[in-house]
Amino acid sequence: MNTLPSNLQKQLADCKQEHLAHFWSKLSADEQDHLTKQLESIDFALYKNLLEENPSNDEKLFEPCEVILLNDAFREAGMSSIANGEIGVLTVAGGQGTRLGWSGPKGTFPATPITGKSLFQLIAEQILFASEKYKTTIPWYIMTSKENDAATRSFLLDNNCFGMQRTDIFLFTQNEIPAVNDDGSMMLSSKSSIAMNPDGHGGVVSALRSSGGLDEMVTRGIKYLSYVQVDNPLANVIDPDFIGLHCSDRSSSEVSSKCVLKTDPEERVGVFCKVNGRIEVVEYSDLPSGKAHERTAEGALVYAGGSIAMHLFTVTFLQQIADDLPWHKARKKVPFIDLQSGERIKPEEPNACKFEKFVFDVIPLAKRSLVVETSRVEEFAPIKNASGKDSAETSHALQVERAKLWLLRSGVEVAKGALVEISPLSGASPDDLMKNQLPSSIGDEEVVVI
Ligand code: UD2
Repeated sequence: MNTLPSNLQKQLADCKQEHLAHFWSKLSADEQDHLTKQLESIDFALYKNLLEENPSNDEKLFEPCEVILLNDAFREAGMSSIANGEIGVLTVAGGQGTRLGWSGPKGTFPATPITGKSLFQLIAEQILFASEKYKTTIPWYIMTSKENDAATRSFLLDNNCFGMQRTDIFLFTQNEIPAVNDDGSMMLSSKSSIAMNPDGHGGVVSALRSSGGLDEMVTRGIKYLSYVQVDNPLANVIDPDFIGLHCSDRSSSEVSSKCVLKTDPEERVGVFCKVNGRIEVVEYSDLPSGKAHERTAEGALVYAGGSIAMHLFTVTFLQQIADDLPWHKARKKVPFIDLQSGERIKPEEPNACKFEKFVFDVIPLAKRSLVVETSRVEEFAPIKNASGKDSAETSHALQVERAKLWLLRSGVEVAKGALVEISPLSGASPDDLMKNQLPSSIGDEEVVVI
């Protein structure tokens, strides 16, 4: 039987984590190998700082940040950039559909109201439409997690990458980080595995670098990345107006972000603020008390710019920044192996901290960043929960609302009770839509896919 390598023994002893090798002598050679590899992947030095308390936001200076309205002043510049092959799409899709009650990668969730297209298909088809419209190639970079990587790959291949070339899709996997319990100890999720979780969507910065994704996009001549989360079916993935604003000489922003006006102060979206003079997204749970409800004399929310997690990143900026985004801590229920009984315990209450990086923490690292307000009805219908707020049901209603709006703008009369869905392959705006053969009207209770 192998012994645990002495450098790892010392490491565990130094960090008071020897219990992770508690079952070592009972493990098979394969299991020992697995545990050794996991231990080697952990940055133990990091843990000392991780467990220290983050400075409280209450001590920082918060101010509202400047937001410009999305406009078409630089549309031509945006269109040229797309046509010149400077745009790539980056999707973070490391999540499982657990909150949705879906037992696969979140991107495989059927999202549209009539045809049930998956979240992945909606993005792929927007890329295909724009590639054809601008006569260019738009590569798609998708971040998976260790847990959902294989299922994501099979899903894309089984569906023929929804018409995209496989070579234009770059899949890469984010890292993991161990959770720790209230005593500061890492936990075993089985006798030979440490309880780990994905390192958050902010892990995309280091994963893009280590996977070769950044080099790959530089080789292709990609200058800007359009970042979208996988869970918003209305996200306008290739938006010439937004791209134009980002890359025009006048702004030459390194990071640009879209926001929508928050209507409900309790809405669970991050908020754009100036913190100690720099633009940041502050997660809803981290906003100092009272700020979320602060209003102007006219009654509008002071901190109104809600993040819809859509950004444009300049590739050279991603190459230059150091990978030292802060870790955010969250208390969660983490199942673990009881060392005495060897039984797996599923806690009823949160028993441990998970650590995650957030992608929007790159914003304060930028020399220039822009925050652009877009229309909620046009671009935000997230699917997060199995029922209630931000569920498939609420998203379907919003998707239908936008489809009707586009059809009306394209000159189609649409009855109130009609059910309509617009395929991303038919257009990315009412102007695109008008190039299709459209009916002159759609009656009540008619179900129409355009
Ligand atoms: C996110 C934002 C919130 C708001 C909202 C808009 C954070 C922390 N909060 O809330 O401010 O903008 O979205 O919809 O970002 N993911 C990974 N790897 C991970 C974790 C997440 O790829 O380790 C992906 C996940 O697949 C999904 C996206 O990141 O596409 C968002 O993750 P989430 O559902 O945890 O974020 P949420 O909804 O709490």
